[in-house]
Amino acid sequence: MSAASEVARRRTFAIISHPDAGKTTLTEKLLLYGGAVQLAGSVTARKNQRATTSDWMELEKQRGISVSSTVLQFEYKDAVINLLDTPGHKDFSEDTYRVLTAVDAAVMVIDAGKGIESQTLKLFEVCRRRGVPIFTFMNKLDRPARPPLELLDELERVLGIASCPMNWPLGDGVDFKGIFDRQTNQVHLFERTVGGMFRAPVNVKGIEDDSVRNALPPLVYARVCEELELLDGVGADYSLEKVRRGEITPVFYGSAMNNFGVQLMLDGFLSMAPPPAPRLVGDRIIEPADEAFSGFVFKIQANMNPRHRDHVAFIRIVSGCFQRDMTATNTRTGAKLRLGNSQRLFAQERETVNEAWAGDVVGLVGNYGFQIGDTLSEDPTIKYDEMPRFAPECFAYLHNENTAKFKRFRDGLDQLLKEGVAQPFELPDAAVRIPLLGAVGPLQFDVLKYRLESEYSAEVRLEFAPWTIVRWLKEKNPEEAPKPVRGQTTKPRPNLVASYDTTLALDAFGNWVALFSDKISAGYFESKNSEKFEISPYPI
Ligand SMILES: Nc1nc2c(ncn2[C@@H]2O[C@H](COP(=O)(O)OP(=O)(O)OP(=O)(O)O)[C@@H](O)[C@H]2O)c(=O)[nH]1
Ligand SMILES: [Mg+2]
Repeated sequence: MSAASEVARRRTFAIISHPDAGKTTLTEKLLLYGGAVQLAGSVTARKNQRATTSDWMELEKQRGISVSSTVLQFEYKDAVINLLDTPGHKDFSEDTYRVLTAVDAAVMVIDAGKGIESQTLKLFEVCRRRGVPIFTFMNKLDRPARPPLELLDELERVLGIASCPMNWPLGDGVDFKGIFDRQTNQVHLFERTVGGMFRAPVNVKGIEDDSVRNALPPLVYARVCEELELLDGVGADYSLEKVRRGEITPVFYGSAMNNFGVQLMLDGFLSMAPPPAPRLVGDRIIEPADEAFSGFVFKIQANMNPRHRDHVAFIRIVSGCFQRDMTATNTRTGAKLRLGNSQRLFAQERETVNEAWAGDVVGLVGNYGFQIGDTLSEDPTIKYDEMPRFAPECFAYLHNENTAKFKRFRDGLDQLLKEGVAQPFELPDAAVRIPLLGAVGPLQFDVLKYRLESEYSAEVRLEFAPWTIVRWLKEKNPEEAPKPVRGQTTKPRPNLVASYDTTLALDAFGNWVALFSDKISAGYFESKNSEKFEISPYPI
């Protein structure tokens, strides 16, 4: 197959939403329909049950929530699908935002009983800013749901995006019997299977068919017919271009748990989702079918398989063909690397990958010295700048509780920092060097502690610090910055106007930051220092 046709059959997307809307469940079911798993595991981390294919971390199993994103690749019909299941909890949003740099489309899952929730709104905005096309799956129709028209209206009102219902639910809660496909004007009547483990058997009929009429209570049937008529008059006009530009979201209804509407969604999605998009480097456009291989690291994770103690760097391929054992440059360091141990990931399972194309996500296993955001390329002039930056909102000291295990503590912490689980800071005056860490949300610290203990057998204690706001500082006129006096090994403090509640610290790159516990102090500080300093909530 030619490069162009390999690229054309790839679809790379993330599933996003507020916690608990059903992303992991939907992921599982897409795999089931994609033929990638025979039996869907139940997502609810019920004791003694096999875990889902995509939630693999021990902590996730215990809590039944996704802590980190998971990559799954499978083939379905002619398409090669790279699917990324993301965590919904806002404390893990760094991971989700990084994943969004690696995809060409997003499926937004909405709990039809609840409508749009806060985190969905935030993630939607990130996608919109990036121009990522968004598909909507209204989930949990097997439970009492809000009226389907009202849900559409909410998309328009709250998210400000026009919607186009591709199908329509027949009833909700116990009355949810099937889905009307507006493309073919046919009803798909479903049967439940035990625990939703197998594909739901389907019976395809016209809406006027007696079996459809008989399946639904008369009032529900009448309402559905009325809604369908109404829909033909309202709703945005469907246009593939508008979908691909992210101006319209195609909407699908269903129940991931019961496998209702999952296949309709998958087929609909594949017919509309865009193939891998070109990327910009400065003003240069890198096309997916360009000859030189290039890609970037969007996620690093160690110990995915605790028995192997491995490091995996996830690369989104942007252009060209990746071949195992090829040589490429890490364009941040200039190092030439032989990319030997490349794997295709399927949750915990791996398989060596010999060849991959733009759109694919490949895991490079081993110690290549990558940082998140690094570009790997055959053309050393390509350097992608895709990674978003984050301002921590909570801080904690991490104490090593067992001096005999200091090495494990340090190794583990270094690795987890590399993965971007938290950002390290240093207080210049501290007598004892206890790592000060910043994270977007406190659950990140729980993950850090848990992983240090379970993966590195370290013993740690967290001590929460009072700051909630960090500002990076940069002298507008570097000549005015104080110079180190002879013999001084520490970086001289900048000349700031600071009140008693300002704490100065250094980030991992030796840049000054100021820490505050409230907005008022931060505001005061900014007003006093903005003349001489650039002050930013993100690393400058
Ligand atoms: N009734 C019903 N429950 C569902 C459906 N889909 C998912 N659930 C349940 O909703 C809960 C959350 O599902 P998950 O798939 O873990 O949700 P998630 O969006 O991945 O959650 P996070 O990753 O933690 O953000 C689980 O108990 C699921 O069994 C559905 O279609 N119907
Ligand atoms: Mg999940």
